[in-house]
Amino acid sequence: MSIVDVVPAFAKLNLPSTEEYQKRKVALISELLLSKGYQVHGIIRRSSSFNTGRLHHLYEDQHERPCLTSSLYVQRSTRALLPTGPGKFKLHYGDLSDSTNLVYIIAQVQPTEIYNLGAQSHVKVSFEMAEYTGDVDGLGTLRLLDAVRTCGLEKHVKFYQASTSELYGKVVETPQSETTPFYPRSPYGCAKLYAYWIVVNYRESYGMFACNGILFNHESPRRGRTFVTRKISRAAADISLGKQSCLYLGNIDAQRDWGHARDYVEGMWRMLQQDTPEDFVLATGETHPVREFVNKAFAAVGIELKWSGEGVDEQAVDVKTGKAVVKVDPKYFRPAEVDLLLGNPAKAERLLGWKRQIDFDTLVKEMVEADVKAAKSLVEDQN
Ligand code: GDR
Repeated sequence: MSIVDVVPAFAKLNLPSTEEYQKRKVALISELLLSKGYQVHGIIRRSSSFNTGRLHHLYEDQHERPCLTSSLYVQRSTRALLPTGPGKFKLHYGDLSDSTNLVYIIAQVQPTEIYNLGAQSHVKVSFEMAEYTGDVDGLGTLRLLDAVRTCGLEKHVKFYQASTSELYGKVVETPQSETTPFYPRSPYGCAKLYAYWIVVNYRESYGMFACNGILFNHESPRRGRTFVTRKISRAAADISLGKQSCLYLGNIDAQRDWGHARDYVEGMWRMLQQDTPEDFVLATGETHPVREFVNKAFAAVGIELKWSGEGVDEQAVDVKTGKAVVKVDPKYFRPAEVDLLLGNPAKAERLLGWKRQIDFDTLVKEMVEADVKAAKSLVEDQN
């Protein structure tokens, strides 16, 4: 007996065969999917402040309206479908900590693909909000999987889980691949470890089409401002325009395998187009220290840096002015650090035909140029 038989609301769903169901192309989340002809549904958390800035362009594209004011949707009550007109993009209020709400949304949308990108995703913040991070990033994944089962859709839905290179944590081997043992180094990494295994378990237990994408760091001009790449690109822009005097960073020796988010969403989608569900690493196969990102970002705005000192006293001066523009502030150190990430994307290249297209230098340049443009238009607005 399935849950559909005992919960009257879901017995009414009257599902077609898996094949017919999948033809509908209804996915929870993403811009790439819109371009591929999907109807896309997003779940956003209710916030007292505006939190949909990074989705605005989708509304504009879909509705051919010059602007949709934020108040129109953030003030709507929980669960309300947002006024989207004829567009193919809809937002729903929801939260990975609210099982009833997830069941409600899934029953209503009947998605063919679910991309679980929801998380408290900041590693440093996870040390301060460990329980919350465990609840949303770990148990939240379980809630979403169970919501799919509650709706009787476990054989109909394809499920993507945003797993992460943070699972590798302490270096056991490099480059890191699908077979490298995990050793997470933060409450975030530990929560994502639970999520990784519950996805594997539901795949094996209930035959769900569920995949883990073990994605190494992926960046773009839309990256949140407190992640190191965006913090650096904004600072390089602001310092070059005289709007900021110094950038303070934590561990500048940390090394990351940084790729462009645009390449990675394509890989995520390809994982769900396979005949069998599997887990894949997406990475560039290159690693760079934070310091190198800083050097290249400042070079992109014409500032050459000279480094001196060691540890917390290390700093970089602008060669032209002699002023210190980058300093270390231990406040940004983490209680335990992931020193080196370097991924091996061979499996994704082989089975998905995926390969990153955008290289490190192009990524840094694109991020800095976007921030210079944004900073200049802000200055113009203020004048
Ligand atoms: P990360 O990204 O922790 O790798 O997780 P982040 O950009 O926060 O840090 C990268 C490295 O830079 C060092 N660092 C600093 N980091 C921040 N945020 N701020 C600083 O001032 C700073 N100075 C140095 C960090 O110590 C770290 O070593 C990201 C997130 O998107 C996760 O959700 C995702 O799972 C992984 O990438 C893959």
